[in-house]
Amino acid sequence: MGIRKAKSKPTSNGNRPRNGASSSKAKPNATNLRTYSIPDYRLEHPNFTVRQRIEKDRLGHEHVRYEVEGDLNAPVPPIRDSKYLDKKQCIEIYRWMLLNRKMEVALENLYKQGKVVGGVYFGLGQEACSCASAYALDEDDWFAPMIRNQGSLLVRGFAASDTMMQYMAKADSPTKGRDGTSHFGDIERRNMVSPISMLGDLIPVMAGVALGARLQGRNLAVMTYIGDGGQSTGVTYEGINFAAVQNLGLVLFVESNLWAYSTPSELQYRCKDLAERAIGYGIPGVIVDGTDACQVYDAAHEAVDRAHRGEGPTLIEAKMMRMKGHAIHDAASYVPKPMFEFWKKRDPIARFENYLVREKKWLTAKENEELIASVETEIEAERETAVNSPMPTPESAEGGVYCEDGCHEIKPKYGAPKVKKGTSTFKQTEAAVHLR
Ligand SMILES: Cc1ncc(C[n+]2csc(CCOP(=O)(O)OP(=O)(O)O)c2C)c(N)n1
Ligand SMILES: [Mg+2]
Repeated sequence: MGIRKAKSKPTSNGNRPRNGASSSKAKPNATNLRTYSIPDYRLEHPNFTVRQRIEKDRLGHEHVRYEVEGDLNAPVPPIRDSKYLDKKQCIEIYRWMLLNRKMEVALENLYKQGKVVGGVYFGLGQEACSCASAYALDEDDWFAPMIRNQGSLLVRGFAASDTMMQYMAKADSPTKGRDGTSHFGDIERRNMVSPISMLGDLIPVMAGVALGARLQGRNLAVMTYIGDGGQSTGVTYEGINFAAVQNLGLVLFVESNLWAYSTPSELQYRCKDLAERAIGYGIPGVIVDGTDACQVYDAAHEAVDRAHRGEGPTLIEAKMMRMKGHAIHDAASYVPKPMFEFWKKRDPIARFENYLVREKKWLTAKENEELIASVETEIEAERETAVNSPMPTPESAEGGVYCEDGCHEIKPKYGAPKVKKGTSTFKQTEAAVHLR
């Protein structure tokens, strides 16, 4: 008598081979070598290393200094043509990137005018990663930005004045003056989970969002970001592993920007590329040039599609450079100057502009000037709105601190959770035995 195979549900985690496991039809490899591949879409592979030097000053005090060695004069690579984006979409992403950049310039000025409460964070050099990734999401998908993804917020429908008012702690800001940076979300309209400062914690939270949607019958993509420093945390491992075994549609961007505060990536991890970690989780990993909006979009689009098909998470390593200090208080004097010079030539906006105007000729010089002017006008209007918003009244401080009736009603968004009807007979599980 043949063994009856249990039917597996299409969305369950148990019906997929482990990463590298061959299907029953595949012939075993003669040498039993495992082979995995990490597609790398970059058109250049920067080749340099940062080394730490300890130097003593005249008084014998030790100081840490970083030096960079390698090929810092390599030619700037072209933008890779997108497999999916058309002319109109490329121009739209370019506009979001400009808006992202100009909003941050305005923020820096507001800070210098003493109008900002606390610090300001920048995503300079990372605009392609923030904007082109968020652009790949469908309206129903979810996202959770980190501090450098202010561009993702714009793409997902927040106004530049929302971020500006937030930094100025204004009454009309998303947190109504209760937070000075980015700790706000929108679970009603824009499907945004608020950033969590503890690095990595957003990953299991977003896996949970995907699980919740699946229980309600939907395979959604849930996108979030983690830095090359933040990926070292234990919760990053736990979150990705959970998403992997549960086949949840996590789209994780690892923002490999070479620094975590003042720690160079050489002192952060030992493997060559962080995308390799995907092999250990048993999920696809890809590498893109994070300064090339087309590469970022294509990888995000494919990962989002996988998520919608219920095929589980993807790890996308976006290689780029944090072009400012950690925040406005950090002059980044520890970064060797030649590194900045190398990456300045790879500015994501300047290169995309060159691609659209001179290579593709999708924008004339005049259209480009008009587009830039329209972004500047928009930012100026947003800045005016933000500056003119009042500060919160002292009496309002006591409101919105604790849950008031109905203010945080959490209800299924996509339908009633699909749960099986229980059987009348009680089945004693192993856990139940242990807990006795
Ligand atoms: C668990 C945890 N440890 C430390 C910190 C403090 N901290 C905030 S940002 C940061 C550096 C992050 O670097 P990276 O992840 O590379 O992101 P980047 O700033 O380069 O975008 C650190 C150490 C934190 N917020 N959470
Ligand atoms: Mg970093």
